[in-house]
Amino acid sequence: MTDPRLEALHQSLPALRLSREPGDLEHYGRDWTRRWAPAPLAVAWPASIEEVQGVVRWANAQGAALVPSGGRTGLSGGAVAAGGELVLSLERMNRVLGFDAVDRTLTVQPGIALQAVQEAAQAHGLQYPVDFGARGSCSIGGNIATNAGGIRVIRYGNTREWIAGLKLVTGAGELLDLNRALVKNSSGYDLRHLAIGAEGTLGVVVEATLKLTDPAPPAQTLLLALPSFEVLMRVFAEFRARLRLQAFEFLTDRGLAHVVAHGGTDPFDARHPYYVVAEYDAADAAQEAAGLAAFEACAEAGWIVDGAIAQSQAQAQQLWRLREGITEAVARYRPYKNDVSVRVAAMPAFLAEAQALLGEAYPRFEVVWFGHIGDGNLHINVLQPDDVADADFMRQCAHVTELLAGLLKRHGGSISAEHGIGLVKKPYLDSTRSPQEIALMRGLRRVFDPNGVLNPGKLFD
Ligand code: 2HG
Ligand code: ZN
Repeated sequence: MTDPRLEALHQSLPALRLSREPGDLEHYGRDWTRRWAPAPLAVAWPASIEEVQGVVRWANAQGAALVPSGGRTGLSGGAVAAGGELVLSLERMNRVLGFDAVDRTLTVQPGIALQAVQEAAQAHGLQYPVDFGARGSCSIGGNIATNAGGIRVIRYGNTREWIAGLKLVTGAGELLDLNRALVKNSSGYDLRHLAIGAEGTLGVVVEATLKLTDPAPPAQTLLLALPSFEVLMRVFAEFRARLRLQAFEFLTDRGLAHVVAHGGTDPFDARHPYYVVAEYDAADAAQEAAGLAAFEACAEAGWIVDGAIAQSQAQAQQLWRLREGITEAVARYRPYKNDVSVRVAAMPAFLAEAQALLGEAYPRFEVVWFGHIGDGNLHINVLQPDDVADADFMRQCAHVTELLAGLLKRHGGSISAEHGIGLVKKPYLDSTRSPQEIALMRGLRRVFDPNGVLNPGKLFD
């Protein structure tokens, strides 16, 4: 430790685990965006709330910047440390602290993986229903920081719905115990909800009490092949009217081709423009029959061109892989990602305009579309061709994102549905939020973090 600031940190918190190993700086300085060269000052692994507070107070005293860090599976650069920040990894604070059977809550430390939370809930005969592909690596603290969504939002909502209480260390180093798992609490501003989705700019989540619910009923998983997006929306309306959906996700032929090239299994003989992975309650014979009837009605109308029904858990997982495997399958192309949303009803019009815009703007680039139909959330991955240099690719993508932001503004949509603003979408925040809103957000940040030590440069400058 030659840096005097780190010497001071070591002096004030001698038990704090710290590293300046190049391998650690590289690993903890980046997230899944892979666009910024990691350059943190050091990495710290606090083991307690007191140590987190100590680090935050140190940052205030030394004028140092902190990047709170979970599983770093984020796709917006929210956990990137590329400018000499101290990475505050919550990895060691990864335990379940308690379960309350009456309240049906699970209290956890922030570094616990989403999947470990799901398993802990299951062990008590209950369910933590937020779910998405990165479940094994992402942390609950990061889920809270981005108000993570995923594949079950259509049924269960975003992370926000499941946070009964939060302990937060503010940018000034104060510990707040927010809402304390109360079901009813009409006592003024709910600061818990300000911290959710704040991308670590208001405070560091150091503990969370999560709501649990009844396990989801047994489900039937289907893969549907569809001729157009308009038809896909009709099938969605029909399925939603007849069944209790647990998921309704879409991908295009391109997405499917990448997953298949990456080891996925296509159950169909021919390729189709659009695919849906749908899951609905099938707890008894009546619900199973309703599912088949919905399928048959859509097939008779000529809307569903082909379909596969999972006959086992293993087959359901194979079908899910076609949707959940896209991010990993295209990762080698270092895609430029857009994660946008519009009202569900506005999707067909928005998609048609966006596809025309992207087709014109990127005649040379492959664009992979997929997403969460029930949430109006589209993922647009623009793949970087091997022969196009980084800077050129990013310049072109930034230009197109500006056009897309304009389109979203006209449709009343959002430039980030569930991944967060981070560094990637910072220039476009004003397409989604008004100047008055942004001014209030800046003001709130100053109240929670007067010296701006928490994740500076993320969300806004
Ligand atoms: C998903 O829905 C994730 O699979 C990742 O939000 C989306 O890789 C992406 O663009
Ligand atoms: Zn998603």
